[in-house]
Amino acid sequence: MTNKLNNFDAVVVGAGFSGLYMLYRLREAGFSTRVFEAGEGVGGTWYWNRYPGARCDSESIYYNYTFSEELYKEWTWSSRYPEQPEILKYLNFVADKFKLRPDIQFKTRITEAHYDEDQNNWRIQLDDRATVTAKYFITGVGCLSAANLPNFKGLENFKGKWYHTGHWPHEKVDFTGKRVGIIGTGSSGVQAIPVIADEAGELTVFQRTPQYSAPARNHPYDPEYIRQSKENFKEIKKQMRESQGGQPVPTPTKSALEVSKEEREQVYNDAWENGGLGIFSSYYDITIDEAANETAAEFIRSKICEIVKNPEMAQKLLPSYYYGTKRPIIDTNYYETFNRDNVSLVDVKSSPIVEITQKGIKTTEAEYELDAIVFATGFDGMTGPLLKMDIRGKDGVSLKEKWMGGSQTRTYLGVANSGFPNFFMITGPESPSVLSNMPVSIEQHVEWIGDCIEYLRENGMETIEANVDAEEAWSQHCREVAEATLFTKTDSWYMGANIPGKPRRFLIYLGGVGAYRQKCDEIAANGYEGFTLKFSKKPVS
Ligand code: NA7
Repeated sequence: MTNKLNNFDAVVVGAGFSGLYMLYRLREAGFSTRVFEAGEGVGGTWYWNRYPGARCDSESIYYNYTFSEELYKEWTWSSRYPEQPEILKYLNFVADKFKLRPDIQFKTRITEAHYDEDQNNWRIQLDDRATVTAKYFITGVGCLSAANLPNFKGLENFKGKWYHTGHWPHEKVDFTGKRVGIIGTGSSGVQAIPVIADEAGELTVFQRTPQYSAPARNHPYDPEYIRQSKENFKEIKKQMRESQGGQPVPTPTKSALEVSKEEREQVYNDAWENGGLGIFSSYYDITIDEAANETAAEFIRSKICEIVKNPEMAQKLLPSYYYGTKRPIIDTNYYETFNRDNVSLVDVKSSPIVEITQKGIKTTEAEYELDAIVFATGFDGMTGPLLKMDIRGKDGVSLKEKWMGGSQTRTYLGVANSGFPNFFMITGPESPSVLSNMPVSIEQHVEWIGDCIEYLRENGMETIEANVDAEEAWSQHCREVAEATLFTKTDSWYMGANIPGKPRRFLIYLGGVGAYRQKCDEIAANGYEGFTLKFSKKPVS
């Protein structure tokens, strides 16, 4: 094994769910591995997203690793939907339990990773100017880690304080009595708005697209429920891995259109009362068929009208895009917040923001004076975190060039790229990633990559590289699956439509995590079909 301080078997980017497990997996197999992490601590997404109300929308008992039964049984979640501080605590617990920190270099960004064909290694440039080399380069950068701060004119003139939800300060931000403006009503905005409204003197919400949200109905866990989940660990793990979305929920078999209106309303109502994403998974055709989709959309709109007392306000909050084709949201008192006297709503679709002034936000209709602005404006998803680094494969070709600035993003299985030997992406573009329960997809990739690297070692092989035709076929398959749904008909971050100038392309594999796992396993079992594997030039020692 190689490790002369700056030469590793593997370098991993990021110390979130992906990087921590990748480190553990490779170290267990005897590979020298170094993780580089920009933050001062572990956690990834959950290290950076500390905004008020930040919470996960997967249930706690499924939003964790399952590679270690011991770990699963040692950790106890407090409530149905885990809050950011608790998830961060969990990931710190994992890092301590498996003694991962000595192999993680914090406060260090990777700026470049270039493949050296002669040496068959990756030369990796760090922002402290040091260079390290590694045989394998693996990204665990997450899908939503490159913050999108819209390029509003005049932000530098604003006299108050401003924050992005994805880079929230570590210390408490005190909004007591302040005039706060928040731009954005995606998951982050919808979670933060009720909490900030509780504290702020006045809260002005700048909304471009109204959202569908359903109540989370978060609650503390019953100890008996936790006991049962631990007892049933093996079965839960199996179901998660074989499921469509990474959680052991039944796959819907009925169409929304084959049942009576009364039955459908009952199903939606039950899901609403139960809380969570139940409406989204009520019927199989909600994301496929316009009429089926409209039944769910109309149900949520009717709830908004019931909750929001001011009819004019309610009207502004009614979404019209296909339900579920932007990330469906779950909330705690989101629509209720618009009944508060200290909350107002500005529609920035009809009157767009023209500039940030010294005093606040100016739209085409008015200027709003503010003490603080919160940007809940999301991320350059999927490709953004990867393209922040200058990653270059064979012949010095960059990932950006290969993907033609995003118009031709294509990968093999969302894990590898032709022209980039020994480079792996955990939950990369064209894998199930964000349309699944992330820890399940992360574990699947980590295990697949770990097995692959072990296979190469066992067989004395030097390199693995995706073939162009296999990559093209996979990418095409991903697009065909997506085009059979309504997802591609909406301007969403899934489509890259939230980033001005970013080419539209749906970069998530919708075939389901169970089927995807099976496909990846088959490929491995067939000697890594669709990849070219090369033997070592040197004799194997
Ligand atoms: P999202 O879901 O991308 O939401 C960002 C919000 O910010 C959304 O309402 C956008 O409106 C709005 N936005 C973005 N740019 C602008 C500009 N220039 N002007 C006005 N409004 C703007 O990000 P989140 O952080 O909430 O959630 C990301 C994911 O994290 C989430 O889906 C979960 O998977 C976890 P738009 O809808 O584009 O009109």
